[in-house]
Amino acid sequence: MFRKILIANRGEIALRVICACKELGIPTVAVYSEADRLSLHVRFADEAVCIGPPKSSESYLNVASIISAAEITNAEAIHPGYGFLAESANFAEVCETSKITFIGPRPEAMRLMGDKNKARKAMADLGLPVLPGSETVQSEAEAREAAEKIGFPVMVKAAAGGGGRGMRIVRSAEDLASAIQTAQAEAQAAFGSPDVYLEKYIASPRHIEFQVLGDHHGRVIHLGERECTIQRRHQKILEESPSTQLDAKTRQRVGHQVVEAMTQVGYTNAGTVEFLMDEDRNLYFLEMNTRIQVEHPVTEMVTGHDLVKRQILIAAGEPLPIEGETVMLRGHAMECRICAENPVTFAPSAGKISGFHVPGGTGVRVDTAAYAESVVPPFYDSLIAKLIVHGRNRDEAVRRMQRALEMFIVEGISTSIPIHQKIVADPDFRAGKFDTGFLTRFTSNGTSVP
Ligand code: MV4
Repeated sequence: MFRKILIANRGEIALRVICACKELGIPTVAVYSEADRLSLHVRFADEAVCIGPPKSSESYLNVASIISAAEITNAEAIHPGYGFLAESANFAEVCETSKITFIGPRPEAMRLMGDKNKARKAMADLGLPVLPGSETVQSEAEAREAAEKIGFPVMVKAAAGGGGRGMRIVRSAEDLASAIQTAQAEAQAAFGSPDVYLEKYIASPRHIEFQVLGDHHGRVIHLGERECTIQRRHQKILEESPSTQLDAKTRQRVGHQVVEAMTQVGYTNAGTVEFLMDEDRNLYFLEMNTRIQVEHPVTEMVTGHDLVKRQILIAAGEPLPIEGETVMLRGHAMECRICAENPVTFAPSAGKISGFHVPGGTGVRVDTAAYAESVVPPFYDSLIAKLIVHGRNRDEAVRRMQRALEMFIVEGISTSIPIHQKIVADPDFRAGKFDTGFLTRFTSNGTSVP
């Protein structure tokens, strides 16, 4: 087992990794920016190294500083959390050449999945259903031909994309050229590559993702799915497992396809295979995330497996102890992402938390690095806590979420708690009736709470 692990992250996920290390008896090293001196990940780690100024580019994204911190503390492995360097194949490679274990997939798998169109083609070849689409489009003529073949409406997507940037819906041939130009410009600015491709556009889809784990002995398992359809501006707001839209047969069929494909590519560590679901409940592979995700606790609640511990054990070479290709799923779990944000503009709102009380009790989990008198710095993500509940069924989970939201106190800054309260009280949400447009309709103009 590793003698020491460095956590290249901050906030709740850094704490989450420290929890797993403590339970495994592995000493930890925190790294922190000058804005995070008083953060809990610094306090709870066995050692801590300041890696630079507040700006992420000079601290949590600073590969040289992080590798140096690992070298001076003799850390044998690095857990990247999510965001920052978690999906950087280059960082994983630098770790490898520095003889430090990167706790995550192999760099080649990260590179393949980082190119969305390459990933799409590879997964199609391995038997996953994909939407009709094109190669990278080089010219207007090529795009027109591809779009006619796919049939309008089509979606223009950035190959290096993610998070909805560099994406355009095109409803007819005359709008194609300008959509491609703006998508290319956006892709170049956001990802440093102008490559775009076309895909059949699905109106009002749902977002459903499968959690997978692969070990270094050729075994892959899946841990069911998460329903992540409730989003705002490509940010997930609420996630749950299982999805109300998958029956046991479909879960088993698609889960099997996912396990087969991941076994074929020799995928290792934790990963998420994302699907779009259309109105007829067909699932199509969208992309794969090669990291532990924000919403992993909902899977932990329904499976009873600690995904972060499992990531560490896999990286240390341990085989998966689980028989078969999936695990038992029990009850229903739901997560609300509580963010520090202005309730009208949704802009992140930094500041000092003057009062803080987290709910507890049966079936309630709070993952947070916030505390009373702590400061939410303006430099990073606005997520301050994840409120996760588990119930015997969806109705119990929803009611539990309602009471837990009522008992969550955050004073001094404004948060998204009122939005979560509106969602869980909504009759359509309670009936499982929603798609990716839910919050837009729900807030009437899509940009503010009515
Ligand atoms: C799509 C789509 C419709 N058709 N692709 C948004 C983020 C990126 N990962 C993929 N996204 C979408 N791709 C096709 N062919 C609609 C979306 C989409 C979306 C997907 C999941 C959850 C919320 C969304 C909100 C807007 C658009």
